[in-house]
Amino acid sequence: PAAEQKGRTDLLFKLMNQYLKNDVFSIQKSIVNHVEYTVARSRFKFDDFEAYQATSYSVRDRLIESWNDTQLFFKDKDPKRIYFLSMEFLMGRSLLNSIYNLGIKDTYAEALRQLGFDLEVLVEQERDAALGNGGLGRLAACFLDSLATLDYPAWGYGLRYEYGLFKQVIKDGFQHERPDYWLNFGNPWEIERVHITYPVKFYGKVEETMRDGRKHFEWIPSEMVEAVAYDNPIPGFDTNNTINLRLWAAKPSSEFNIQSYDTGDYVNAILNKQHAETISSVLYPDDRTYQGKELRLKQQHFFVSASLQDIIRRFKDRNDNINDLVNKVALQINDTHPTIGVVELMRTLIDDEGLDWKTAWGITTKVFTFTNHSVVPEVLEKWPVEILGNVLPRHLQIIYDINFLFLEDLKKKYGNDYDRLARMSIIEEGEKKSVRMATLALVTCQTVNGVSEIHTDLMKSMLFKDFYELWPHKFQNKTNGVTQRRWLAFSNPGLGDIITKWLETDAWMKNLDLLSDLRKYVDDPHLQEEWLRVRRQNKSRLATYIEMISGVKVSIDALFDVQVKRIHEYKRQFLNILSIIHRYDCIKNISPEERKKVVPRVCIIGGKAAPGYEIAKKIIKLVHAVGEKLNNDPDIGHLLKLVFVPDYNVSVAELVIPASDLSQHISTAGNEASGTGSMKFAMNGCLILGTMDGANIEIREEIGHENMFIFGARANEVPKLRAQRKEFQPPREFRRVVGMIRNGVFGHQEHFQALCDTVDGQGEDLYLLGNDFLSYLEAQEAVDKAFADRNRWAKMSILSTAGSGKFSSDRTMKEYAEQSWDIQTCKRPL
Ligand code: GL4
Repeated sequence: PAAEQKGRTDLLFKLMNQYLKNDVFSIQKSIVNHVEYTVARSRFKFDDFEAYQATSYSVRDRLIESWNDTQLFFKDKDPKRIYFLSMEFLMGRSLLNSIYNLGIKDTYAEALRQLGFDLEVLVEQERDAALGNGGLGRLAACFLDSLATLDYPAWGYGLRYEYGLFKQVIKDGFQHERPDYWLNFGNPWEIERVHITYPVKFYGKVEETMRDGRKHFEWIPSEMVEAVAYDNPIPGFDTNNTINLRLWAAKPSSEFNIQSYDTGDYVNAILNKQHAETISSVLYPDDRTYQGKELRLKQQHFFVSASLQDIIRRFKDRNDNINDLVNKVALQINDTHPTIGVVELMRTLIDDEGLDWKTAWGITTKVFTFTNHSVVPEVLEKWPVEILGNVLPRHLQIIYDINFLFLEDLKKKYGNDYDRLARMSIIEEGEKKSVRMATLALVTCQTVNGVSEIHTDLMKSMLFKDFYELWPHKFQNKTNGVTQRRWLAFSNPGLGDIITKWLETDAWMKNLDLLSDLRKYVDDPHLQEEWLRVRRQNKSRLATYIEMISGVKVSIDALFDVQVKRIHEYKRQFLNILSIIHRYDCIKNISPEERKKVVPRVCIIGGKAAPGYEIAKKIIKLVHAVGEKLNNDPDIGHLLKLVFVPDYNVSVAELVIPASDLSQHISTAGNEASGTGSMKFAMNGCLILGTMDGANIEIREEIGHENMFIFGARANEVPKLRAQRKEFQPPREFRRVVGMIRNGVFGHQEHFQALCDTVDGQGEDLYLLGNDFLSYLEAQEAVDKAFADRNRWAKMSILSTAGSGKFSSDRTMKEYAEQSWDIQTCKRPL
């Protein structure tokens, strides 16, 4: 019977596949072939880097196979697809992640071992793909991993920056920025698609004509740039699906402006074209500060325009009626950066497809959904009308039309409430008119979501209050998540094995809620022992690294207290340093007897400051200055160390997170939209010291308040406290430690005055460091007490992991799929 026959064929395929996967010899053959024919080295002599390259190319072969089959399958089934548009994808390294996800890690390790190479060493040869600044970009990368793993028909779209986020180099304690030319040694993880290119237009003018009795607008650009596709396969875990991240690179357009070649100045005609490539050359390194730079607007339009052309072409391959777009395509815009795409789609539908406004509007407002990632209004993107109108003249017209119709509707509802109309208008009036991109997104998108419960609440009650009143149904919450594959299973395999052993299954890798079963064994001394042992091994690895980068020897018996993230005033690294100084001061002033009772700590701080952010750079210098002083003070010894981890990135995070005992997420309440670092730490059994901000609040709900260290003002108290800043007298302890910096105890007296001014100047301290200081010190004491009790700490640590199930990006992606995108899974059979 046919069914039986099919069953047999399926089984055969499965066995064959397993055989191929587990065939060490085939892998070696493939690697060695790549050494010879791709890397062009002798197969008898190649070094670690060349072995890394060849290994990657051999993995890439498998990825391409899986990619091709998945895309064919998608094409055949033609399901509704989700396209995730983002200016940033912070992918990190690919080798280890790929072979784990493909289920061939052990075989590769063995194949390499027999060839005389160590997989762990080769993995370190890879440069991070740092096409993002921090949380926002890393979130997009986690989402792709989950979308692939959950078999959603998804693609990511972004920019192929030639220079990723700058490398941070520290000299004399000061941050210096170095370009991250990550493509220098080739990138085995991408596939250049020389034939997939689209023209993207800029500048010029709009001509108005009559066509079929209707006004028609034609945009005549004066610059045209070609977008070339680079595909980055994203394999799912434990599935045959491999999805795609398509990144666009800018190349000079070959057709445009042909006549300029014929002017006789052939060489200059070519040189003039060179600047096209600058569009995709560099990632802007300032997260969340709006700058209004023309090149950034060009980047935004460049990547969304190319993406939309690509998406519509793919749609048309299978569909004749453009109205069906709403049933086949969902477009997610990651923060406001891709919002110009909304206007580009309107323009395409009206000017190119010939639809009337109403039909185009009906489609556009159904396909887009929008995620906001910030809490404070100051960071919302705005484009000066002048710049936008110059770069994208037709788009500005359309924006004005959208706004006109929107305001007409508002007037019907609110009459002449001009204050409200002005607040809600897409155009901000004033000396310099500008386009509010978040407002444009709110008006045009089907849904808008925040990234944690508190953030969504603040969006509804403060940031977008008027819009929530108008369209409550548009607002949703989607608490962020991270992929437990990269952030727990692969980067902390020791702990992963313990979890699998005690749960008697590794199904948690696809269903993180299962972690809660660890609670059953939390008091079991065997589990506690194993747990602590692995954590010590991880700490030992980190200690070696710390000694290598800083020369500072640290004891793994000490509490590893970590704060790693972008340097920002609102994230309050300065508060952390002040408490370290306080601790130092206390240790100095107690008797040798009392010193014996002190819980030893290694404080680790890492993160990059935006190149133009002076105060953040001073914070980095202060970490070094304080570290210098106390690391060399014989009175202090191993009781307190402070080290700065330079060039914090995804790979460094993978080393640091599994080795941390305590991690700090101490933003002034109401400032961190979510924070995702905290989720990674908690998952790895690291305890959290934090404020009631962002995701901390939900982590506390899951893990239990007794297993976290919470302090500081609550978000609802912050506005009042800020208003009373002038009358506020910071506590004595606070004034003392700030005074120590001012008085030059850590040197560089002049340099630090401006930093101190931000917290103790009249009416300063916007982030309420003085206000939260005592409560922070109390929480720190509670940390010491808990750490001194080994069993209690082990228990808290296990319970942190056990309570992390909610924070898988798999959960987040399912929520988006169901509540925003309305898409189904599309799983490729073997
Ligand atoms: C951010 C938020 O600041 C951060 O809290 C959040 O976790 C992240 C992802 O949603 O988005 N917004 C910007 S801008 N950068 C971020 O990291």
